[in-house]
Amino acid sequence: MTLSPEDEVAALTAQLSRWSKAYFEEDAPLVPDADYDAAMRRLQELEAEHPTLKRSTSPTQRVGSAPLSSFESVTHRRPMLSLDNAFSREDLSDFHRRVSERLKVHDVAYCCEPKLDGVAVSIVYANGELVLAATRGDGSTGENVTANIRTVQNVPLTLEGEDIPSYLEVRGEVVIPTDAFDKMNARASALGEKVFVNPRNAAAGSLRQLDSRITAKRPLSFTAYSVGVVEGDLPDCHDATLRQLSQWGIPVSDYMETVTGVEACEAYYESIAAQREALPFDIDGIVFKVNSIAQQERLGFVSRAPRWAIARKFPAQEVSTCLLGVDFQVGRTGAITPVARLDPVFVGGVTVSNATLHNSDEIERLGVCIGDRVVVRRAGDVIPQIVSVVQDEDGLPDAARTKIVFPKACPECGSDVDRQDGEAVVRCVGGMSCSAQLKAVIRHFASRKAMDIEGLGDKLIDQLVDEALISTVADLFSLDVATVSGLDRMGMKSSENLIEAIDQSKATTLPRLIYALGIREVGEATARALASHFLTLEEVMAAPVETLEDVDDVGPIVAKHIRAFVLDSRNQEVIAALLTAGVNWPAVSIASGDGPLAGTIWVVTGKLESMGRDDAEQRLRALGAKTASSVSAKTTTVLAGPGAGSKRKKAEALGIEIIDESEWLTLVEELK
Ligand code: D41
Repeated sequence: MTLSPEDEVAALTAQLSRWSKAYFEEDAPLVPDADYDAAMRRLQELEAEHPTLKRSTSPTQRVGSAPLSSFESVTHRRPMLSLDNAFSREDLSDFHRRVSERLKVHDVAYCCEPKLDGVAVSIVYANGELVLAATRGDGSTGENVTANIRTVQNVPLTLEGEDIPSYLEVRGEVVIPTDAFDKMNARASALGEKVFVNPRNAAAGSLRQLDSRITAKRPLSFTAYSVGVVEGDLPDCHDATLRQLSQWGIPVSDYMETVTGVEACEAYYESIAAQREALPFDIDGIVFKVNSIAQQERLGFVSRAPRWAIARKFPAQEVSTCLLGVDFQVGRTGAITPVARLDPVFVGGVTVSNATLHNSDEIERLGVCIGDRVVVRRAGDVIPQIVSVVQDEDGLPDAARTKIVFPKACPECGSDVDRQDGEAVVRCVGGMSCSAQLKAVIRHFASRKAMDIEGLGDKLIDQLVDEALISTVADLFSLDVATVSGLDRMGMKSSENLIEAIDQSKATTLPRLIYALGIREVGEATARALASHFLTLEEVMAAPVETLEDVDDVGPIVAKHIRAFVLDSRNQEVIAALLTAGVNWPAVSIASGDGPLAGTIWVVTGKLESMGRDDAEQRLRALGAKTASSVSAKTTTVLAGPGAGSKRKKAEALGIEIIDESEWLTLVEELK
């Protein structure tokens, strides 16, 4: 269906008005930002192509929101500008080219800052006293939120230090750190109160409270990013200005960095992008600003955005798309997981066409049906998730929505399915007679952190199981080159390599083997704990539930799963067959508590040069240290490589020793 330009403009206008009202006035967005931005860009495009269709009331003419009547409005003495966006490397180099051409300067210095995803505000200090605070609003007029800003813990009410200007307007962003947001939402949900969609909306909603006592209870935090009207002296560079603000007690970004040229800007972008998930607050891009104020003045601004700054956006982590259908996948433990089939979308930097729906409780919670428009989130390396159903007026009529029905039998093997009391998960009872479960068990057994059999990929496992060449993990060790080379896409050389890899995997370690067995709830850490507690496989297999519970991290449920696993005669046969096939490991000698680093707890973070983080942790444990994935007051030392983000910061805040890779390597060498 193609609309005429008139109709499309009308439809986009109505949609954008509805969306922006929900976003700005109710702090409860109807659609992901990426959808909003896309609709806005489309409208701008249409208006550019057909100037007669452009109305002065168009949503494209209004950036931000008009102040709400309940707050007094404040006209900014100097408008708060907006930022142009760059969505690609090319957009950024175009920006740099425009800047350097206008300035006739080759090497331009840029100050780089993460772009905080919060609410822009202006705070005015008269003779060092906070006298006024206002939201950015539409850039010209905002809301007077002085009483609320006064409750923000890190905003100084009085400035301290030398040469404080008689009038100083500071501009910056109010956010809620992600940790605090999660806690706040968890509490709200426990009390049956409204939960916020994301930290940004929570920050906006908190600043919008007419009762500042409510705002005071919200974990708001301010970071300055520029100044407005100033009567007094400030440095002649952006970075030095922010450092000066910091001296007076005003919080600025810890991540700010000044670099020369566009290549260095791109490198900064990549390095912060890599840390994005670990940062203590949400960011949606990087802001690059020409550092010299004199150069900024020469560049000036067009309409409402400065020519000397640009925001390079990260790929959206949330977008909406259509739920086309649901498949049911059977996992290693028989768990049947609904997997959403989606109209492919670009999210978090990749194209996604599947997302997990977890289980039937989750489907119920979301209220999702096939045919719905859903919000898909992909952050970092995590599996794409469906976070909500888009509730918008143009949703589907109920007749076009199909309810998601769980299968009554295993979709792979036809066995019965079973849902245990109190569990959200439905399982196939077929065990290893279910080919889907068997394939998943073998994939896990062969995986890198388990037996690490190189070259045994999913396709090959599928064939081995489908052709009934193996029915247990132990059968892998009876395969030979002649059998394997008969399979699809397996030449002589790759068959030989595979058999060699299988053979080599026999020499393993006890923790790897325990992990490889795929006992429910026994991950790598538990497998390690079991190995160092019992020292031998026989002891693990002989341990009654109570003894298992003595092991660190093993609770009653995990103990029950381990016991059930070792008592199952089929598992006993597989283990015996593995031993007969020659699977072996060195005796476990270092019980935890021995070794030169006994009693210390380490966290490894950032990128290491000489080895992966896993290997570094393994070396630490071999020396008797414990390793943990997050920094706490109990952490003794943090080994931090380049790119270490929030963990390093937390360690600094807690005064925990931080060492770099070369110091560490020296230490390890000395301890040997
Ligand atoms: O972190 C931010 N959200 C941020 C926003 C930042 N670090 N710098 C910014 N700089 C500007 C200019 C260049 C206009 C002084 C901004 C914004 N503006 C901004 N925030 C909202 C609209 C514009």
